[in-house]
Amino acid sequence: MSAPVGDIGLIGLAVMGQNLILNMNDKGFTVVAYNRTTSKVDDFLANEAKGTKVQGAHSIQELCAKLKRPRKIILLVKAGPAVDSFIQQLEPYLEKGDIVIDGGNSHYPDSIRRTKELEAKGLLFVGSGVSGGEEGARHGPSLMPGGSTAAWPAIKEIFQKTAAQVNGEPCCDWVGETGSGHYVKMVHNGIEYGDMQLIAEAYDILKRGLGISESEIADIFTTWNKGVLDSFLIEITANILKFNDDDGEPLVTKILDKAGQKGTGKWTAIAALDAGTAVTLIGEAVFARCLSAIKEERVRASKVINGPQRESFRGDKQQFIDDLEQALYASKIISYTQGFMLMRETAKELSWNLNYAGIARMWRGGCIIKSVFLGDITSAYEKNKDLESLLFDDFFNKAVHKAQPGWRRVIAQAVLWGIPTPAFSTALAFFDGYRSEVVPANLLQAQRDYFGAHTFRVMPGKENPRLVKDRDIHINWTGRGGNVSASSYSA
Ligand code: NBP
Repeated sequence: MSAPVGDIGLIGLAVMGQNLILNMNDKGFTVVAYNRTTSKVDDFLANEAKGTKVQGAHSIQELCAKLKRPRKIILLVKAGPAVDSFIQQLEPYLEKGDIVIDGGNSHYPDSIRRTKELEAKGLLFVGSGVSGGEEGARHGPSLMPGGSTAAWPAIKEIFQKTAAQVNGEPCCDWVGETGSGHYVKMVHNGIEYGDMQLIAEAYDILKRGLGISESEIADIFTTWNKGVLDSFLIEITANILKFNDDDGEPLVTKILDKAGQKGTGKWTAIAALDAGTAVTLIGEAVFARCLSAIKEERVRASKVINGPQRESFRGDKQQFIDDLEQALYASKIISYTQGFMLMRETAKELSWNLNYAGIARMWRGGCIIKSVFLGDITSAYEKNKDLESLLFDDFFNKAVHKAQPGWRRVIAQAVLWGIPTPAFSTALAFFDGYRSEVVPANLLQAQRDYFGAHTFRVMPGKENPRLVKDRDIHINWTGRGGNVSASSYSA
């Protein structure tokens, strides 16, 4: 048999796989392509891959035989059992040190499990987030690989050359251990939900509050895209708002207001609840989609529930639009602050050594949330890799202080108008809670102890013989209950 020629193998010739193969081919790598339905291999070689260096394989055995050692095989198939099935089929043909990479949208616990299972067999596993859809895969995605650390030197060149480049830097770096690549991709998707919801709320305020037309709102977004909000999502929003149907009406006004979701936003919100981290903005973004989905019920409600009489805006319109830009910016800072808090908490729990500056750098290009703003986050973590919160970084601390007055004015006005701003409002509520030395959880603890003997701790400086420091205290509030307290644990 001739010497193996393949730098990397790729299984899964659907939209992502085909485009990633062509991208890697452009970067000088020889890719061996395989697909469950093998006729797609022939179709691909005869059409899209015609004239390239791409090789085909018609069996797993042939695929493995064509790859240089250590073998690197990337799976771009439907997440779930298909990934496990391919791993099982590959195993007999792999040798110690070979690397299986899952580039699909797998849930991170699966990647944690797969890393352990393959490492136990002397193989290496990488779970890599791949973002940017078809366009990204073809011309440069954001790649977020994590898993068996020993795999990184072997795949680094291929990954970093294939990824999007921003200012000569690849949007790909090693994320960390086991399932961290897919975890970070999940948080990326959650943040994407948040960014989209914030933009939708700004649109709603401009449209229903200020009564501005879609084409004028498009101009506002175009202006914003030259400032601190410069990002892919703001850019495409301006394009969407300018897009008219054949009758000249903005197409967006004809789209049913029921948002779909595929689950990664929900996964992030669930992960946040599991970690006990207040990732409120992504949570609200997911719930806003849920509320949008009950269109028929909302229509019925709109007939019987009245809001305030919406008065036309009498203030300085341009000032309000500037305030809205700042409200969007500040809320976005909060959302990313929460996203990084979540990653930090999970990293602590799972003993991952996450590369936070690298994560922000990976998101700067090639993906849906790409923005100039992510360059500022990269700088913040480059300055201090142990940064506790983005709000402690000078740049973001100043930015959020500057934005604060306008942010509050916008939310106050929206509340008076009766226009819902779940994401803007939750961001501000988080901000006000986060900066509060004292929150009313003292009362919650008192209530818990009153009705369930759940105990409480004494506030520093308020100790006395009954209220002893660092002790779980139960008070007989009514004189009727006993003195036995419930066992204390946190759910
Ligand atoms: P799909 O998610 O549509 O998957 C198609 C591929 O999965 C085909 O190769 C198909 O083989 C294979 N497959 C299926 Br479906 N069920 C299988 C099974 N039971 N056993 C073996 N193979 C099976 O492709 P995609 O849209 O290119 O996405 C690939 C991965 O990348 C997914 O995990 C997706 O979530 C993720 N992703 C997609 C995007 C995007 O924008 N589309 C972006 C980022 C990540 P067949 O040809 O024989 O049916």
